[in-house]
Amino acid sequence: MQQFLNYIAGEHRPARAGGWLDSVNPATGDVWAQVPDSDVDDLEDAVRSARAAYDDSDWRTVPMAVRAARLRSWADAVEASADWLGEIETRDNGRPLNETQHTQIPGAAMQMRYLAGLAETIVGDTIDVRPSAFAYTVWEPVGVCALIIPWNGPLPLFFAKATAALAAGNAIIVKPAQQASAGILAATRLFDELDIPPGMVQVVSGRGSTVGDAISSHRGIGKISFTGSTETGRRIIDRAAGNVKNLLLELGGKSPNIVFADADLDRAAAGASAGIFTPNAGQACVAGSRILVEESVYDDFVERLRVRAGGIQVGDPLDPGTGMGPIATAGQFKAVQSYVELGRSEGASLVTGGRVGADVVSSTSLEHGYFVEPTLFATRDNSLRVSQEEIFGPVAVAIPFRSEDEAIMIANDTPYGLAAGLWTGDVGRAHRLARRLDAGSVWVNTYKALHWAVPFGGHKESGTGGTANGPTALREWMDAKSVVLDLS
Ligand code: TAP
Repeated sequence: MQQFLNYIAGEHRPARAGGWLDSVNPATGDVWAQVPDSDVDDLEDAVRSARAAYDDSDWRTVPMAVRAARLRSWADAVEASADWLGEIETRDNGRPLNETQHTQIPGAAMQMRYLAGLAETIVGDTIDVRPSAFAYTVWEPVGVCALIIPWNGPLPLFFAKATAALAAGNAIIVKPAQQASAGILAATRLFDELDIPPGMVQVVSGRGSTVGDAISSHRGIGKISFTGSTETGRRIIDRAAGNVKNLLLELGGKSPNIVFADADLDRAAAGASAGIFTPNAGQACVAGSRILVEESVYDDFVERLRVRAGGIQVGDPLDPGTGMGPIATAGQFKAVQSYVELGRSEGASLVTGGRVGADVVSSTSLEHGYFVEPTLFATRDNSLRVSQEEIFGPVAVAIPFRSEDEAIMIANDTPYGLAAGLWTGDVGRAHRLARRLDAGSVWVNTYKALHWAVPFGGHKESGTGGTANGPTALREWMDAKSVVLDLS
């Protein structure tokens, strides 16, 4: 049994009280590793260490070019570790190896280099208030920041957010999700060889209800970047009120993928299928879980989706041929199954899928794995719970519409506003509707087209506090200070 350790003050260590949490391989249902079950004492150590590193190390005082170079070295080390880190991540949260090793980690390394470069572009403004005054702004790090990370994409989120926070000059404390901490804890080994002062990064694994809650209310932490469910985001807002923390919340979604009759329907079907099913079994905040289709091509398009969904190879995420892996956790597996039942009982008609576990995979070694078939419901009703609630699994609803207005009305009829897809051959319609969609990202004739140079953030209940990515990404980790000098 592998055990992964916390990383505090430059040391790899177990929880002070010695507790461990089991980590289950979702493809087999076996406990494959243990991670520290930390408590508030471990968090106190981490906050103390982060504060000391922020105040006393050279991180904030070295030239920007040096800070950027150190972060680029980290990016190089991450890239060189893609094989072993990707395998740990795949065992831990079930994302196919092809994705963790060949897409997520190399992509994260590129993003880290971009963010490191931004450290050299931090500039303030001069403001012409009046001839007898000189006013300018400087951007300063917040200080000690916390990153709370979900289980669906731990490593890329950690690498991107930690790099941005460090590039801005902060010291950080990271709390991964208890079900998928192994990859991040293992990645801290890279710091042993890097020129990043001990204490600038701590990783404390543990329960959300213990470590997460303590982070939210801790007065020694100035900012939290939280990625996770809207429900937990609300709780963090409440608990963070004490010292009026700066919060960046990246939350859930129920994103519409809208297909017009004038689109290239083959491409749209491939995009809609990849938007919800592959490779991560719908466990993406931006999953296109509501597929809205113009009525005149609805039956045709639903049939194309049925065929595509049926052709996805569900199975062992370590197998390079696998198209879609398991659900990452036992709790989420149960939740997805209950939504499949709910869809049926609410009256949506099951187009394809719905089977789970051993009924989906042929290998006996996987019979206790958390597998769910790509599942599609057809319904006209956007008010069903399966049409409204984030399922976070490979389950989509296909809903017909008759006009642009009706498409927009259905698309925006959700508390969320994270992302939206538009498939059309009409460029005027594409621009017109992109402006009318309540979403932080709109993708036209493509989907999940995330890029580190393009800002990303949620509208409505999908997020608040700013945007990640893009040329101003570091500003999320900094406070502006204004200085005004009277020259008279
Ligand atoms: P959550 O249950 O909200 O958990 C996310 C993180 O918050 C985990 O580290 C969790 O720790 C921690 N947490 C739980 N309770 C907490 C508390 N009371 N105080 C502070 N932290 C607490 O979400 P999840 O189920 O892991 O992830 C799925 C959700 O994340 C979906 O809604 C998805 O849309 C969203 N998501 C959003 C994005 C963006 S960019 N918008 C990206 C990825 C995922 P434990 O698990 O250890 O309890």
